[in-house]
Amino acid sequence: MANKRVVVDPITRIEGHLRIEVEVDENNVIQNAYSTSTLWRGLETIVKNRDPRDAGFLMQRICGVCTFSHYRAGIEAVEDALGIVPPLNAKLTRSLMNMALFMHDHVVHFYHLHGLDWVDVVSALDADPAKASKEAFKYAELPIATGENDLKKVKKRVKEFVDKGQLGPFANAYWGHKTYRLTPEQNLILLSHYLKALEVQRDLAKLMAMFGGKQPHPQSLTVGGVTCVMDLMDPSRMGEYLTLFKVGSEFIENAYQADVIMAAKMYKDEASVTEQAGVMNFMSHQEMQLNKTEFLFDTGIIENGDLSKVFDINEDLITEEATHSWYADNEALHPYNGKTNPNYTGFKDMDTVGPDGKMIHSKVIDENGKYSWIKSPRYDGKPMEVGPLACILISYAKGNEKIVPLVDDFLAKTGLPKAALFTTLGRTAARMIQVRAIAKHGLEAFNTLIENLKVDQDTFTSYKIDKDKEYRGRFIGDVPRGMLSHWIRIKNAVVENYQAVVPSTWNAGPIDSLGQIGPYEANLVGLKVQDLTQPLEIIRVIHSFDPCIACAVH
Ligand code: NFC
Repeated sequence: MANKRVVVDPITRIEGHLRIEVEVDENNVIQNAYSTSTLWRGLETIVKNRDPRDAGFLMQRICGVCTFSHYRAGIEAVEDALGIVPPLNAKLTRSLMNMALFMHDHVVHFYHLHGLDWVDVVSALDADPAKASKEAFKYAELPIATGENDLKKVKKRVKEFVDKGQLGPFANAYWGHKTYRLTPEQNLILLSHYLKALEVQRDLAKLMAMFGGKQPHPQSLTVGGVTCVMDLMDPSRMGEYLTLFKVGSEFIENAYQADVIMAAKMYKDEASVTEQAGVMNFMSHQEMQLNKTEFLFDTGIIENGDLSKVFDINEDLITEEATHSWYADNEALHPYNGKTNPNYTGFKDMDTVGPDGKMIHSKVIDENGKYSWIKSPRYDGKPMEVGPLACILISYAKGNEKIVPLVDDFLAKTGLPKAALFTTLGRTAARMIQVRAIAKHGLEAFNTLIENLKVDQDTFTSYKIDKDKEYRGRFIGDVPRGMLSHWIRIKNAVVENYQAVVPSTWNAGPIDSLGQIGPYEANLVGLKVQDLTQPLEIIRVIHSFDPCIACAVH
């Protein structure tokens, strides 16, 4: 029997426009998968011929989610090009802003974007709140928002929605799907945390605004340093950062961490989240400066899932190609020489599985030609997964003493082997481990900043741009979805070329000229879908990457 094509478009609860097409065999096992974005942005062309001092502001518009990431990357690429080293106070302030972004990002991802892939909201209506309240103590020392009365209120609130036939944000999901594994009481705990996380994410957005002036799109970075000098000198402002950081940390420990452990224990026999899959190559860059010399997370590359060796990154081996992307130039180019010239070639006709399971006439991507606005980044010609899983695996494999205990704690509490890290479940857990590490160790940056401000108030390094000189520089770091790099060339004091190689591009990019598929696609191949009209397994795998397609296409 011929394979059937299934189209999932749009993938919701993500940032941007992502479409997934898969071909399944007669047993509903995915044989081929295609990841595509259907909307082009064009920021790399907009920034050309502009004043490089504006690169941060222009690149910030790539994304409304990791708005700080591209802002900082645009600024630090210019600093690198001009040979500017910002003062320690500026570096630590940027680091503290980055921590706020990660905490906000991962809490929102687990509860509001990915959570309902694990939680059956309708099942929570059958829960016994008293039992659920006791259950919460199994996973957290000080459970949050899971007192019996809290849970009764949550149940009543959601029941009212359901009785009115208005599920609001919980509508149009696959409630009752066979692969949901939590008990009604566990579903109720997570539902309560979903609602609580709406408050916590507001506090974490404020945490970013403490030094950023506002969120999204903070405004306090400048080439050479930071401009939030008044905030750094204001004890009440600094105190508020500390208070909000602690609110976030407590939620991460007693809700997020606890819920991931609970979900991992219940899902550990569900093949769709525990089977090893993917490109098995991982890359991440050091991040979260804690003091003059130390960073919380490590740099490196793991190949073929082998944790016994971590390779250094050679920046010269990073390329992007467009063999299957809607751009004119196919060849693999280093980002300093990258090109972004759109060349849209459209869709083809084919029958696909319709909403009721019957075949319908459709337009689909042409997998033999160009089929996505996302390019294919490669390292030494190989696809790489980037993101929290890469960061945690690399820091773990390098024996990072702040990360090893947290990974071991996760494995001990869930009874999972190390191999389980290389799965959808492992990817979801890694995001939690990453912010747990920030919550536990991030304030070292805060304390270093306070101590340093007593003897040194510098926040800016002055510089000059020589019109007659040519410059090139780059930023490389890890942002919430993984390794991000920005590459700039400056000539006649304007931007001559600019390329952003973005985490979601690494993960969501299409097939390359050698026929190698990217991480989203590789994680779908081999996956069995129980019901083709309710492709929850596909959504769960894809959501575990926390796609940001605004970033991926830029
Ligand atoms: Ni948008 Fe991103 C940045 C991506 O580069 N992908 O994490 C960051 O968005 O969220």
